[in-house]
Amino acid sequence: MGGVSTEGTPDTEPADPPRGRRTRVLRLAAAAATGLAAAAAAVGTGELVAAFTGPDASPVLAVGSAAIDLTPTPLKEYAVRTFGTNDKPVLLGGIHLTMAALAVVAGLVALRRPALGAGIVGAFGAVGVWAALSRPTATAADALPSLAAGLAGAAVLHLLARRLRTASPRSGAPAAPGPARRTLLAATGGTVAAAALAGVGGRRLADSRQDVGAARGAVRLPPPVRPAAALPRGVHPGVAGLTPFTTANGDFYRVDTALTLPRIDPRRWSLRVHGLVDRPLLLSFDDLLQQPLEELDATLVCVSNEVGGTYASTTRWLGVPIAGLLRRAGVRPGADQLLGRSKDGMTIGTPMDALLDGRRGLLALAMDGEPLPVAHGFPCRTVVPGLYGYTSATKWLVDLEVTTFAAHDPYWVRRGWDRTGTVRTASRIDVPAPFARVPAGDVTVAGTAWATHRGIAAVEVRTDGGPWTQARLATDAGPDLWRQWTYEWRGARPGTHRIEVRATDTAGAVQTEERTPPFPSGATGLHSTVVTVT
Ligand SMILES: Nc1nc2c(c(=O)[nH]1)N[C@H]1C(S)=C(S)[C@@H](COP(=O)(O)O)O[C@H]1N2
Ligand SMILES: [Mo]
Repeated sequence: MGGVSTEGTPDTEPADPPRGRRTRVLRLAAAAATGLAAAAAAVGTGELVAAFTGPDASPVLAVGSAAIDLTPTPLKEYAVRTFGTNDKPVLLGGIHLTMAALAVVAGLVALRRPALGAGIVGAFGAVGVWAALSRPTATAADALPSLAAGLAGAAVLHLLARRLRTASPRSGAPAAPGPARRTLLAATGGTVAAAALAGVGGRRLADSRQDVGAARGAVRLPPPVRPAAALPRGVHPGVAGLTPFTTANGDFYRVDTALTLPRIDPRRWSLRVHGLVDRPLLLSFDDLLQQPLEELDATLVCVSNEVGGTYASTTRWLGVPIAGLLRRAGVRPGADQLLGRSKDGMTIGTPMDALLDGRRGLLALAMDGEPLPVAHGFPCRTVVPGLYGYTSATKWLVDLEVTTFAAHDPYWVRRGWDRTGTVRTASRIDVPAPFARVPAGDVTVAGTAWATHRGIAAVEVRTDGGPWTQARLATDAGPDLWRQWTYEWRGARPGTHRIEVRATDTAGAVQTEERTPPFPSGATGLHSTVVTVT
């Protein structure tokens, strides 16, 4: 804004062409800035109000969550494949950029028509209200953050645009004196600063109001009545670089649709077991702790795992057997689905057969000796061996409904995924790493294979499309767990080579070479690694 005239001196000279252009550009830049300031005010206000209504109702997060639910499956697959666990920051970044672009447009429009510009900003708020109310767990209060955001943003833009019109009228008219411009600059800057304060403060407040770290730390886990046997020696062949057999909690893969992690205080948590049962149950967290707890060593796998991918992890779970609870409740004939609902509105349907065929499904309360980490479902989730997570592993569980597939399609099934979710046989080469350079001679190849609940019977390796050769299987720790393997590649010669692996499950089914994507029932195809022997 400076440089147009000496401060305080009205700029009454007729504008010569280059200078007129400069003034116009400055005026447009100022208009864009008012739009951005208004958007900042909206977002900041939204965050602050959301600290009281619950963070998921903040306009940006609500729009983000709605976008996740509306994203067509192929695009979602693409996002998970391309950005991995960063898919959420990328989504939020995209939302912020879109908002900024629209805010600039609103600012420019407001230059001529303040009410229309304000209306555009108000419309963002309306989208936020719609998104917040479209969440499966929405209450009327969830509309408040976006409503407040839209009103604050519209009001700010209206005020700033009017000031801008007085401070810097259209060319031809005499410009306002310097103080008017300084006020505008101060008002714009002040708005942005206040918005940032409200936004950051709102997030902090929300976090502190929602902190369940202390409650999680206070959980005392009783010893299991049915402890897991110690893992046999030799489950891990001890090759450097090979995936650890048991995954540390911090390294356990994470896949979910939650933009903000649900924070549940176990003292205020309860689980309803209802639907097609003779005796519905209502269980508190303490009720669960008083049940006979069992340990289960099991590998959890995500259906979105690509061939060779890392969306599989292994841990020791501790919890209450689901089959026992179902017997207590008395499942009525005809029920074929157990529908888990989470605090964040996710629905995951497990085929009833898989829960009553003798396998050990758990209401898990702990993993690797600790209460569930918040990202993995604290305070309670389900785990069922042999099924992908999307049909078996509801995190932040709050409700179990005994029902039928005819009556209810869970979240992923509605999006076209297979309703059963049986884990496919998979194998992965961990060592050597892709594109590793290894010295000529004997090369140790090692990896991980799984066919959870069926178990791995064999792993074979071939190099450069040659004959398949048996790998050496590490000690078996049970069918619910992955199995590691090694292979001594003798006399590797210098050059580029391709190593491939395939596994056979205990039913004798050999992994197919045919490549299919994860959608709709899990990827197939063989993992291969290219290495350079030097
Ligand atoms: N509430 C909730 N539970 C969920 C999901 C989710 O998006 N929300 N994703 C499921 C999927 S697809 C998988 S693979 C597992 C992953 O569990 P993890 O993140 O603990 O590894 O959680 C399942 N449970
Ligand atoms: Mo998954």
